Amino acid sequence: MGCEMPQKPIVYDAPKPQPRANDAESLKSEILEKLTYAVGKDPIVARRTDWLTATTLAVRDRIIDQWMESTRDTWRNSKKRVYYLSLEFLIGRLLRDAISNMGLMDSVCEALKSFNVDIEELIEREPDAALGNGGLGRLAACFLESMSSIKVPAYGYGIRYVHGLFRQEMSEGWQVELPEDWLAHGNPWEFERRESAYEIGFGGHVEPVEQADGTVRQVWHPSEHVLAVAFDTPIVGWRGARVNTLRLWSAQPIDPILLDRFNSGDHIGALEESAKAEAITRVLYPADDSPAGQELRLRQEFFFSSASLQDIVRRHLQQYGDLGSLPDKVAIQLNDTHPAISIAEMMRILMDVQGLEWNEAWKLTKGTFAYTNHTLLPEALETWPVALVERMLPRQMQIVYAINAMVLEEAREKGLDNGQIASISLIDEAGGRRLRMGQLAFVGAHSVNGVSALHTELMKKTVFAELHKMYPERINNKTNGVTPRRWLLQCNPGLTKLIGDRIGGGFQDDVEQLIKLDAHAEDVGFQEQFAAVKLANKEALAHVIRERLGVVVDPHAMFDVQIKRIHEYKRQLLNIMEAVAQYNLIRAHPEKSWQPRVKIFSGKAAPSYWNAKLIIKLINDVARVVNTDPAVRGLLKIVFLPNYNVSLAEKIIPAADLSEQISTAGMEASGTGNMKFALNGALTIGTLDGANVEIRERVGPDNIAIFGLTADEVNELRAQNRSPRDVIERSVTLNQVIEAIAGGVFSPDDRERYRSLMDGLYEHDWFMVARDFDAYYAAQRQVDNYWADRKVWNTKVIHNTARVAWFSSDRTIRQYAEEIWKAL
Ligand code: T68
Repeated sequence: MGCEMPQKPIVYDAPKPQPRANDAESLKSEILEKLTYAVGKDPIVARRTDWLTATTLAVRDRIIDQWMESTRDTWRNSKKRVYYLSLEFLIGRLLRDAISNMGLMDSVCEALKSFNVDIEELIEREPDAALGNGGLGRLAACFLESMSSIKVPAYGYGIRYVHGLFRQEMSEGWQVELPEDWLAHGNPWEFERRESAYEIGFGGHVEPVEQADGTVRQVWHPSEHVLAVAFDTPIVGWRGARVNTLRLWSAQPIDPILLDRFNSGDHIGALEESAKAEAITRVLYPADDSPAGQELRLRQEFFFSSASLQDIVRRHLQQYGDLGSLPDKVAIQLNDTHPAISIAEMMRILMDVQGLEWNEAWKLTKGTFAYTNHTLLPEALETWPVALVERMLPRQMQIVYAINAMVLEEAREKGLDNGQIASISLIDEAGGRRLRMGQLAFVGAHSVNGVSALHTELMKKTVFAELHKMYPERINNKTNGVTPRRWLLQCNPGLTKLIGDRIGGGFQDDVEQLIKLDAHAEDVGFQEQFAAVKLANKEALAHVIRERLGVVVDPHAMFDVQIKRIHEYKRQLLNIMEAVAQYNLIRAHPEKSWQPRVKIFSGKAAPSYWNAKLIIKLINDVARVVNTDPAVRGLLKIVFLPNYNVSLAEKIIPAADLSEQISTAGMEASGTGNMKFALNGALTIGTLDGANVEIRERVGPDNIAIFGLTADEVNELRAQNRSPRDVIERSVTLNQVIEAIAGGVFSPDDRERYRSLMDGLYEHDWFMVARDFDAYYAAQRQVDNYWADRKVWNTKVIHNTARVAWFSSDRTIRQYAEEIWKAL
C-alpha cells in the first residue's frame, strides 16, 4: 500500500527553486558544473562544442525560472493564449539572443574568459536552426521573440525537421544542395516531452455511429497512425519580460518495430512503418514559392495541425472544463495556408470527439482562427487534388464539403452570380477538382490579413475579390516588422553603443525613441562617428569575403547588397545587368570618375527552379570576369556569398550601404530585409512594392531611391501582352548589356548559356526587367551622386535609422494582439 494522495485542484503556486544569480562568479561555477555533470567532460579535455553545450545549459536554467513564472501567470490569471501555427520557424542561432535578452552578456563573457574560452567563438559554433525558407519563416521567429518581449502569452507550433533548409555550395558557379544537419551534436535548447504525444491518423474510412441519446456521430477509423511527440524550446523576450514556448512536433511510429515481420525474417520490412512515420518530419520542403504539391507535404501539414489542435483543446479543457469559452481564451493564427487544414480538423475534434453540434462548432472555430496571407501570385496559392484529400483525410474532406455547401448557400442568398460563386468555392472545378486552401482559410477565420498596406489592398482586388465583397469586414492589414533586438542590438553592437551615447539607452526598451537621432542627422561630428561604425562593420565583412571567396574588397567602396531568396520576381537579374552596364562603361570611359562599388549577392534558389539557378551562375560568371579585369581597376567588384542564412545576414546587414529591394511592383508581399537594412543605416534603392511604400512614407522621399513601374502600370502592361522590343532597342545601355550576356562574353566556355534567359526579356518580360532597366540605371546614378557627397549620404542614412522604428515587430504584434487576438 502506498500513501494515499488527496484529490487536489490545480495548484498555481507550487514551490519553486531559488532563482539563480547572474553575476560572473555564479555563472562561472554553473558553467563548470554543467560541463562536468551534464556534458560529462573534464575542463582539461573539453572541446569548444562541450563549452558551448555547458554555457547554453547554464543560460537556459535562468530562462527556465522565468518560463515557469510566465506559464503560472497565464494559468493564474486566466489569460488568453495565442497559438502561432507555422510550418516554418527560421530561428537562426539562439545563444546570443538568449544571453543578450537576459542581460547576461558581460557575466557570461567574463565567466568564459576565466576558462580561457572566447564567447564569440562559442556563439559562432552554434548551428543555425534553419527550419524555414525565407521571409515567412523568419517573420515567425521575429514574432515569437516580440510576443515574449511585449508579454503576450503565446506558443509557436511547428515541425521539428531533422534536416532544415539545405546547405548551399558552389561548384564552378552553380548551386549545389547538400543536406543540413543542425541536430548532429544534439540540441541543448530543447526539452523532449514524451508525455505530450498525440496519435495522428491518416486514411481509412468514416462510420456514422448512433449515440445513447439517439444522435448520430461520425467516427473516423484511420488506417494508419503515427505519434506526434513534442519538443519544447523556451523563447525569452527582451530583459526576460516573459518566456514563451516554441513547441515542435516530431513524428514517430506507434510500434518502433514490427516484431512478427522481423521474426519471419523480413528485417527491412519490419522497419518500414517506422521509416514511413519518421519521414513526415525528416526534411523541410525547400521551395519558398510554388506549393510542393506532394503527398508528403500534405501529411506534414495535417500532422502538425492535428497535433497542435489536440494539444490546444486538451489544455483549454484542463483549465476551463468546457469549450464554449474557446474564442475568449484561445486565438489561433495560421501562418499562410500551410496549416489551413486545421479549420476542418478543429471542426472534427469539436463535433466527432467533443460532441458539439455543427453550428456551435462552426461559431467556435471561426471565433478562434485568423489567417495571414503572404503571397498573391495565383500559381503560389496552395491547392490539393480532392481525390488525394479524400483518400488521406476522408472525414476532413466531408467537413470541407459541408463548409462549402454552407458558404455557397449564403452566397446564393446574397444574389451572387455563377462566376462569383465559382470564385469563392472551396473546390476549384476547372482542370481537375482541387481544394483551395486560401478559400478554406478565409471562410474559416474571423480575420484575414495581408502583410503590407499595398499587399492588403491588392488582396481585396485580386485573389480574394469576391470573398471580400461577401465579407467586407474580414480583410485587414498588419504590416510586417522585425525584432530590433536581433536586428540592431545584437548584430550591430557598434551602432547600438553609438546611438546610446548620443540619445541615451532608452531606445533599447522603446525603439520609437530612435527618432531622437533625427536631430543629429546633419551634425558632422555625429555623421563621422556613424560612418566610422559602418566602416568597421564593412571591414569585418571584407574579412569574411576574403576568407570565404579569396576576393579582396575595399571597405571604402560602397557596399551594394541584395540578399534574399533567388527569384525572378525579386530581380537579381536586373541588378547583375546593371553591373554589366557599369562594367562596359568603366572600360569604355576610363577618364571618368566612377564611384567604387562592391556588389554583394547572397541567397538560395529552390532546387528545382532552373532559371533561379541560372541567375546564380550568371552572377558568378560576371563576377569572375569583372573581378579579374585590370581595366576595371577595382572600381567594381562582385561577390556571391554562398550558403545564405540568418547568421550570415547578421554579418552582412550592418555592413551595407545600399539595400536592393527591387522586386517587380505588386509581387513582393512585404519584404522584411528592407526594414533591417534601413534600421542599420543603409539607403534603399527600390520599387514601390510591398513595405517599401511604407518605408518611403516614414523615411521621406529624399531618403530612399524609388524607381520603376508601379503595381498598376505593371498590371496594365501585362494586359497589353506586348513585347518590350521597342524599349530595348531605344536603350543603348540595355542593348549592349543584353548582347554581351546573350553573346557569351561572360560564358566563353558555353556561349549559349544565357541565350534563352535573354530571349525571355524580348518575348514577354513578365518581370519587367527590360522595361524597368533604364529607370533603375538612372536611380543607381542618383545613388552615386549621393555617395559622392559624403555629408549628403550620411544625413540620409541617419534619417533612415532614426525613422524606421515603426517597423519593429513589437508594433506589429501589438496590432495583432489588439485588433485580431484581443489578447493584450
Ligand atoms: C514571404 N513569403 C513574402 N514564403 O514573399 C515576403 N511560401 O514578401 C514577406 O515579407 C514574407 O513572406 C513575410 O510576410 C515567403 O517567404 C515562403 O517562404 C513559402 C514557403 C513555402 C511555401 C510557400
